[in-house]
Amino acid sequence: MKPVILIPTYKESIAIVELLKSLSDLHKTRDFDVVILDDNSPDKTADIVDTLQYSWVSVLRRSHKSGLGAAYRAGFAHVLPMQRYSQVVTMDADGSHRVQDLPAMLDANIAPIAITLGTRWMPGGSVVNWPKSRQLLSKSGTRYARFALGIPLNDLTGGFRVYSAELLNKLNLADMTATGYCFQIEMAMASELAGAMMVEVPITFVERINGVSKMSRAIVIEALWQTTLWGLARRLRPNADKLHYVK
Ligand SMILES: Nc1nc2c(ncn2[C@@H]2O[C@H](COP(=O)(O)OP(=O)(O)OP(=O)(O)O)[C@@H](O)[C@H]2O)c(=O)[nH]1
Ligand SMILES: [Mg+2]
Repeated sequence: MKPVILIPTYKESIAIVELLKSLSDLHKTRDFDVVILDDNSPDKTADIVDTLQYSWVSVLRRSHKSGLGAAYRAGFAHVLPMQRYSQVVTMDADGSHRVQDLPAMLDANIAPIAITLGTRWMPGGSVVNWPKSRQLLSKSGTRYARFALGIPLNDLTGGFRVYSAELLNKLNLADMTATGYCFQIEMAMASELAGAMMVEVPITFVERINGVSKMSRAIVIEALWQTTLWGLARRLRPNADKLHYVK
């Protein structure tokens, strides 16, 4: 049993090469696999990954761009039935999530049912080269989700995480629908409902150097709207909420 790292990509042909190079250094001392979740990127991200011929990297090719949440759910459905992995890591392709922060996150994920969150907004955590406006958006997003959902964590929208396979196997992943950032919020909420041990590890988040952001106004609106609905549902029908997310 070893970890598997899922990396969603859409038009990340330059950044993914850099990231896999850094991961190959870590691979010399730790065993893990990587699965790239590519939505038919027109810049041939998937083909470029294949040409690198790392034996521990594979590509799950999807037909069209359908959002981060859908890509991750397809990734979970792909790796969990293999029963080969102890932990599933989620990580951006654009270099914002540093490979050097990963060992501490994996080592903190010790309980059978556990989630480790790479957290920017806690002592020891930081962001590099992010404009004040993005910092404000990220901090207020987490603050709002904390308030609406009552989850006492410091970075609910961040995407650098480690889930134990046992936790993911307890969740009704196929019933989840969130697309953008709110996929991360929904997964944190479902993990809490499943009784997961939740550990935050400080990370340094670095603004991407290559490629372009897929962040959009629609993604922010979806997160606000969904979080409000989930918050109301939690207050009005707490047990129904748990039944929806946990098997
Ligand atoms: N497969 C797939 N990957 C996606 C999709 N949207 C975003 N991604 C990937 O998800 C990761 C995060 O997306 P980014 O565009 O970096 O968004 P972000 O990190 O939230 O925002 P920035 O800070 O602006 O970079 C990157 O690896 C993207 O390539 C999508 O629709 N499909
Ligand atoms: Mg990014």
